[in-house]
Amino acid sequence: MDGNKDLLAGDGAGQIWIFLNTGTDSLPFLNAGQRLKVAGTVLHGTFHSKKDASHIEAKDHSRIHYADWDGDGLNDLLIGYDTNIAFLKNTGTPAEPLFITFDTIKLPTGSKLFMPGPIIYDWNNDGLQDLIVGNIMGIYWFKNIGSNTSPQLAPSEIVIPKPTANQVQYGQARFQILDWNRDGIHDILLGNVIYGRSMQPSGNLMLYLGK
Ligand SMILES: [Ca+2]
Ligand SMILES: [Ca+2]
Ligand SMILES: [Ca+2]
Repeated sequence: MDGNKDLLAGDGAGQIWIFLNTGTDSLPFLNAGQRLKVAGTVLHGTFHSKKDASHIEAKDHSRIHYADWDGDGLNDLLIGYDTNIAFLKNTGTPAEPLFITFDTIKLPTGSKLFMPGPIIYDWNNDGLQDLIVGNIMGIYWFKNIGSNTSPQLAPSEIVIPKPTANQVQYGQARFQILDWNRDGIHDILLGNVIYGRSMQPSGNLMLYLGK
């Protein structure tokens, strides 16, 4: 880590890209992307490509979140893909993140995710980091009933349901949690793909104010 912000991106094919910033934060210059490696091997997306047993696979529509999941002070990499959320523990340093293992987060029985986008956030302000997940069915909150160093998740509760009006469907819910109106209560800004009656995809952006 050189103190400059770099860019991490997951794409529809499941590949994870790292673009190192060789400029500055105010004037970033990103170098050519390199693929994320796990245990020295490039993490392999499998959308529209053949299965390859020599690679660790992250399937498709990868959505990444870089934050500390196991409370050891080092940011880890969560990857939402297919119907799972992967947990890549960072065993390196802040300057040189290193990922050796590719585990999936244990979700409560009966959890149904599709193209999930995870965010680590203490949703109920109890001091324990929870998991908020946007996916095709809306946005879910998995409350952490374990600890910050050993998270254990309760069955999900719906934060934002899938809309039913006009037969629109949620596509890939991607969101940020923020306090939009500065009232001290967290809000959600949701970007989404919507498939209308014509089944032509279109994007939209919605703001949900907390109360
Ligand atoms: Ca960590
Ligand atoms: Ca919490
Ligand atoms: Ca607010």
